Amino acid sequence: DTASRLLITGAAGNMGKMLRPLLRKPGRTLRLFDIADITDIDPAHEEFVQGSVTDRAAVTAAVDGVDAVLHLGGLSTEDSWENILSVNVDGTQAVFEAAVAHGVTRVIAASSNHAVGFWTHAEAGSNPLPGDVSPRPDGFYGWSKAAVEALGRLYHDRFGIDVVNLRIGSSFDRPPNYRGLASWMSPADTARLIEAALSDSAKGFHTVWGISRNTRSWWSAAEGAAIGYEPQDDAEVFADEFLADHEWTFDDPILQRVGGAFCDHPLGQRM
Ligand code: 15L
Repeated sequence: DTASRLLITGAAGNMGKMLRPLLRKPGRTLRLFDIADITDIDPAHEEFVQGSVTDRAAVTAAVDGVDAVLHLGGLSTEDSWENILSVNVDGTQAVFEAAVAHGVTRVIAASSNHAVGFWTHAEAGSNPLPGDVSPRPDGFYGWSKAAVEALGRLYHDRFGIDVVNLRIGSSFDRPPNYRGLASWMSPADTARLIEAALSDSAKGFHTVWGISRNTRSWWSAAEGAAIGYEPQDDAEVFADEFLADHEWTFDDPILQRVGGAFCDHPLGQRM
């Protein structure tokens, strides 16, 4: 059961763009949903529904007829309280409501390391930080991701929807900065994680870290392994480049805290 029709919300965003070619496979249609226009649809594998997660009728229509939802749609960094509530919280609740209404049994939700951004390397101690460590948001954005995770738990417990919360590190083509030597998740590993989250091993409720098998990672791989996620890439190939300007030490507040610089960014101020 790997989803013959998969809805991707926020498909025009960074992750959506990166993932579309990687999640394409025979017998699967990607239904792309975004407020922004998408003009390069491949009609053999993709369909496009334009709309906002803040428009409940549009969300309901987008969810109708899919087997699973990959919910990437939302604000991806700090923003005003009002925007965060409406897009990330109401928007996610609309997706879960629509899933219930249409009998969709699997939702994969993009959470973020910033839901737990104030946990530190020192607190993790000698063990990697568990995937389901309790919320410690580092801003309104991170708080909304903690809310997203808790909504997933609610809809799982109430309605039995299979939910996988992905506590994503830094999912980009390459690590965005030196912290990414620990937090990076490569495009290919991101696709692997999503396939694992769509598989039968991910039935139930799971919260897993979204990172590659980075040499410098200090976040647990166990929860991902439990759903069949086997990352292949390692940000270490970028180490020379990034460590030319930075020393790698967990005394550095950027490296010490899960959320890095987000922990110091003014609350509610758009990044
Ligand atoms: C996130 O949650 C953001 O969406 C992304 O832009 C990155 O900043 C990432 O976290 C990160 O922590 O690197």
